Amino acid sequence: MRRALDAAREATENALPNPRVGCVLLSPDGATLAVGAHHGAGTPHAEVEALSRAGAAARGATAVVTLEPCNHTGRTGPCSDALIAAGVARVVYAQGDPNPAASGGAARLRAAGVEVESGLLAAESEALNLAWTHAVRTGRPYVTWKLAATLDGRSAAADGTSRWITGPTARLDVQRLRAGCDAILVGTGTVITDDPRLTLRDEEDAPLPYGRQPLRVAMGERPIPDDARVRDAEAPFLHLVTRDVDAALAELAAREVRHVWLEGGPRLAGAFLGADRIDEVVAYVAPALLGAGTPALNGTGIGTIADAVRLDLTDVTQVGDDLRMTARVRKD
Ligand code: AOF
Ligand code: ZN
Repeated sequence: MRRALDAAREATENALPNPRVGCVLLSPDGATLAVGAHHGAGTPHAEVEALSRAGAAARGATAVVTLEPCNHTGRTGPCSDALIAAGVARVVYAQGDPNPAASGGAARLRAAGVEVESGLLAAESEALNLAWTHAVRTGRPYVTWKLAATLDGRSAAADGTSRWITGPTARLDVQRLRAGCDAILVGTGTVITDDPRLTLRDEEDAPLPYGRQPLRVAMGERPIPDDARVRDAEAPFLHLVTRDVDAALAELAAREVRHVWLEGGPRLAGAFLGADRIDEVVAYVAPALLGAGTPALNGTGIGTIADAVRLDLTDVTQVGDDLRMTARVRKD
């Protein structure tokens, strides 16, 4: 199973809107027959890739898969049937499939006489598919709020200037993490004031070698100018004309967005936090002080320390001259 997880990890950084899945086929004496992985929506599932590599040798084999084999015809056919047709004798999977449209593979396999075991390293598969698992379970995209601020929590100086709070290494790091999401969300105010591109690019302005550009989303009721850079041909763009956080997330979920990367401004982040819709925070903190200016977060309605939103740190790393802290919002 560890090798199946590694295969999933190595195949792609981002398979969204699909999960990252790996599969190892073992002969009855434990030899590896084939390894397969899923490379993204529309491409074969991990089981199918492994089966096609193993060919006739798959008869009597054990399939070790990180996700319960699917039982549906989505963009591809059901893996349960493919495993049965190939004569696989036993299936061991990690994480159950939370997707009601695709689940039922285990039952289907058992009904066909295949031995099925589950749960092995399930938490690792879920961690590999944190946003996907959350989104499929709740029907809502997983929301990561990215902020960049000075040591005293300011995202812009008193005169409005904000370029650049963090250094080039941190900015490139943001690009890498953006690539792991499938939508980049900002408020219409940010689009109008900053005219950002919201695409994945490197410091020399060359497109980064990622599979695809995330959907660019502006949320809010202000009209977006025709010549705004988010409207260029580099990536798709969506204007969500609403101020309701859950309405926006429902609209994104309907478009198969599983992981939202929320960036600016402070009021939009405040609205998401107030609605309890921030799941994770990635904070880039620059060793700089302003003492005045725009706070990173605004309008949360929190007035007393007992109401502070508490997070659990999952990572602290120095990137260039700045600090990156990753933390999950505690949910009870
Ligand atoms: C994957 N890769 O290796 C497995 C998946 O639209 P489709 O046909 O690609 O189906 C996507 C669903 O299939 C996905 O949400 C999950 O429930 C199930 N299993 N998906 O993308 C895989 N095994
Ligand atoms: Zn499948």
